[in-house]
Amino acid sequence: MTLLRFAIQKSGRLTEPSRALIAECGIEFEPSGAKLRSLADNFPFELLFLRDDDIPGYVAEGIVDAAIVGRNVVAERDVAVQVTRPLGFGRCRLSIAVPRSMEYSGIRSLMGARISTSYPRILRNFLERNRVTAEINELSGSVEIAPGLGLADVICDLVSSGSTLMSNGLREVETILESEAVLISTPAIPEEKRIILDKLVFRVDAAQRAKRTKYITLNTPNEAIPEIVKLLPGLKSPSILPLASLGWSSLHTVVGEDDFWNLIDRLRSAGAQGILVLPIEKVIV
Ligand code: PRT
Ligand code: ZN
Repeated sequence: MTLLRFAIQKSGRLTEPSRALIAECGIEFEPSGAKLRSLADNFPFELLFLRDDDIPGYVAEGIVDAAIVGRNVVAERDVAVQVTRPLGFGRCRLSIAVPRSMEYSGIRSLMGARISTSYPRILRNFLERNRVTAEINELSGSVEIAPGLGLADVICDLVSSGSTLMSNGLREVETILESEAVLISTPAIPEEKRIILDKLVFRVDAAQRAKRTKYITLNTPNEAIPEIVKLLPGLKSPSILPLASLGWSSLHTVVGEDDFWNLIDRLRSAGAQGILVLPIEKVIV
């Protein structure tokens, strides 16, 4: 039987959200211990657990068919993989940070600096694009302590909340790359595997859409319906049912979560009452 061989990070920041996404896609495994690979019970799917840095190479060579990894790792490895979907978790940025006391007046200030990073390729490209010559010092971790140790003047590292930079007396000055977890696949995927991958991507899309949307029901006086309907772009248009109390209706629809509270305020001002907001498990369009 053809299986889709899929990799996720073995242990790290992307492990749990990657597992959660696979579970949301309805793919189940026998409960297992600390195995390095698992076979799914209900989908032609084999899951491998790898160091994130190794994932793009395996996918490019077709040893693994598809995987979840940070866009930052894909960019640094610079191998031929297809980025099939952004996944919305593991968000961070690769940035240049300087000691708080350093004067910084733009990229030119990096001329001749010693820059520590775990992302030498991305950094080198960035410096070349900006015609800055600097010395790149590659470190595999704990980059943020390099300036304090006198190892570097400046660093280029991943940032999410910024608290690591702050507690090391550093200040973010340039963002080189915006990153998040992405679903990648091997460019020359065999047809039988492509069919399984397409099914997986279809499920990922449904799960992702569900996260962005809510099911909303509310009661409204009939005369307010036109205004409320204008505020609610549903999948098609809202369902409206008469309530037992004369002159009132109940309205049901699906809304995107962006700017959600603003929408609720506007619905209330338009006359909506008894607003219920429910999570959606999947959205199939
Ligand atoms: O063992 P393996 O090689 O698989 O794991 P790893 O140690 O290389 O990776 P891991 O688990 O640390 O991160 C996996 C992926 O998570 C990264 O490749 C990014 O795509 C993503 N990610 C998201 C992050 C962060 N946010 C992040 N904040 N990866 C690392 N960090 C680190 C950063 O390097 C810095 O040390 O967190 C610190 C900064 O965090 P803030 O919140 O203080 O700014
Ligand atoms: Zn790594």
